[in-house]
Amino acid sequence: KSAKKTAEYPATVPTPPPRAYPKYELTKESFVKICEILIDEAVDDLAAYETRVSEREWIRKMLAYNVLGGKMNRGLMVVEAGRLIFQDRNIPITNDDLCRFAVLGCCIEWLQGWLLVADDFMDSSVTRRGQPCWYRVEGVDKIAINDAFLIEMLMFKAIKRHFGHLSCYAQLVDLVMETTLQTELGQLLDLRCEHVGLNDFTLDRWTLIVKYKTAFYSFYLPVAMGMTLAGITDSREFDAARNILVVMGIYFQAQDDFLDAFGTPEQIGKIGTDIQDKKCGWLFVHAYHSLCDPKQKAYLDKHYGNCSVGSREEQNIKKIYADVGLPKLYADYEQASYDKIVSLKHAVKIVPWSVFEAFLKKIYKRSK
Ligand code: GPP
Ligand code: MG
Ligand code: MG
Ligand code: MG
Repeated sequence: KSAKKTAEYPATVPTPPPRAYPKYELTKESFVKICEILIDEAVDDLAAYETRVSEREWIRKMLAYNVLGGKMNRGLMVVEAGRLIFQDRNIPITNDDLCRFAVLGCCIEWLQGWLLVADDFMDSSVTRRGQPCWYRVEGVDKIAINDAFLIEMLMFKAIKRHFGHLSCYAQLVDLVMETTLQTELGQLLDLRCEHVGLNDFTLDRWTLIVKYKTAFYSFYLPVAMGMTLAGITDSREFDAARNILVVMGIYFQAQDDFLDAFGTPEQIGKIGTDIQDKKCGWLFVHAYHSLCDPKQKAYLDKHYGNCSVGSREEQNIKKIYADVGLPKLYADYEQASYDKIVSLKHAVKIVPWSVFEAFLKKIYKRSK
């Protein structure tokens, strides 16, 4: 008979309580500080899983590499949403409230962190946030896949540690799971493009891809998390917010697609890969279906998805994009998207418009 006692179901490792929250200053530095505390807590908790020092060091390094160093727009928006909802109701917000919104914001940054680790592997990308993609770091390679899963589960542990005792806990977990499923379905549509004929790269297909792979997790999730923690329960308000934020997210991914070809690596921190990856991107869809002449179209047929990073063919395709007037079409699209979003202003009744305005301000005419 084994001397080692096995835990009875449900076997749980106790989740130690969070550390005391620091003073929160409404700055990115304060937000990053919270994120660093979450990394410390995550690594400390791992001792209960019989992890060795070297694995804990790997995880600390891996987390720092992949969840810090971004613009943190998504995470900061949770704090903004929470703060503005409180302000609108004339309820003074406490330091602990602010820190709790920031913890949720950090959780979105961790979600984004694992999505990017996985996305860069799938897109064969080279750099991210101005440094090599994680899977390309010496000694990482396929471990990046497991690391992506680890970041995801450590994020759920952070939610449990900080919100497990609250009545909104189940809703927060459900929100993250639902959003992750949506993102993965969008990623599937995106990745399947490799095996789809260019004629099927329509604007409808593009819209569906980006709504799912980007809009829900990048735009709806931050505001929905802020709303949930602020105690909003009216599902019509969530629907109204989602409608606006999905439009914003689609616009944001059009920017990402535009910058993939027209942004510099210094600006965007990454090297574009959409042309060699044969992505159903905003630029391609408009060029191929409405702007190219037959000769340009034939060039795309031959080389789109059939050339390497930095190749002459890739350069020529970018030149076609410029020649057919895509930068002008994009500028018009930016303006039209902005106007469309502002026109939806009256759809929300509980969440103040300033929340959406703050988000829009962070992304309108962005170049990084
Ligand atoms: C952005 O696409 C979409 C994601 C990062 C979602 C990934 C989803 C997974 C389930 C892994 P992108 O490839 O255009 O982003 P980037 O240009 O930053 O590589
Ligand atoms: Mg990518
Ligand atoms: Mg991708
Ligand atoms: Mg992209």
